[in-house]
Amino acid sequence: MKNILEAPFVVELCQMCSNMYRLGWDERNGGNISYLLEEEQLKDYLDVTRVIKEIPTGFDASYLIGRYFIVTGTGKYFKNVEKKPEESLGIIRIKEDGTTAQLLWGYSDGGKFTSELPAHLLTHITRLKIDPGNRVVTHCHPDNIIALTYVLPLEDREFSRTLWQFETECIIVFPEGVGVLPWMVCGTNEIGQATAEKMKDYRIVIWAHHGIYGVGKDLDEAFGLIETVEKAARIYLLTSHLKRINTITNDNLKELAKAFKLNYRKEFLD
Ligand code: 2HA
Ligand code: ZN
Repeated sequence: MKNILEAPFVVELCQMCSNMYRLGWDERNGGNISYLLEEEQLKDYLDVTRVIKEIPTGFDASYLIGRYFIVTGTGKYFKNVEKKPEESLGIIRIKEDGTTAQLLWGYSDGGKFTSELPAHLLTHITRLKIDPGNRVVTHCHPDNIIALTYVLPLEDREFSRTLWQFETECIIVFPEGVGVLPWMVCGTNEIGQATAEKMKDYRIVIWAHHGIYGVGKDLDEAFGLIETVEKAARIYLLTSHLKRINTITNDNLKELAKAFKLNYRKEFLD
């Protein structure tokens, strides 16, 4: 067996957690990531027939039976993932009952997966049906996005249009817009279901007064979505107390859409 700590998916995930921590998006135990892995990627590093323990998830993820995920652990600090990967991360497989996670590696201090597992796995289910190449779900707490949820109406249209307007690349990066959820109790199946429902229409879902979810085919893609939203939110907030004399107009956005052949959400600009 090769050393799993050198597996590309572990190294990359560790580096991503450190990066996001340094950006200030994952204070204390804030944030969580799940990354769908193929058995093929794992078999050189892990005996997948050896189950360390079984952990009930409390929700039905039958669509994912037999699938493998590497997932950040509950209570773990992104700051420390790179230093303590085996405590901070775990590799799980969804058992045939659809409601049990089989731990194959990690959570070595007796821990378990993130409290936000419902939002992660239910989002994986939604996104895999739309895009079979989706692999990553990322959640974090970027300052400016959270700040924006205190000053803008919590509506998909309002958020999407505002973000598009505050950085030219936004409509190119997320032409479908962003979904916004009202404040809800985190860590529950309800917020998980609501997030997955929004993920039918968007790859980015903002949780009011809490944070954001982004998805993608790899860690970079999910990160890039969040990074772009966070930047536009920052520019909005940098200018919101100043007299605004210029803007990107709806017509400008439509010109961009034409130039880049974007399948953007038309009703957000009408
Ligand atoms: O795991 O971010 O939403 C800590 C969180 C919960
Ligand atoms: Zn959170």
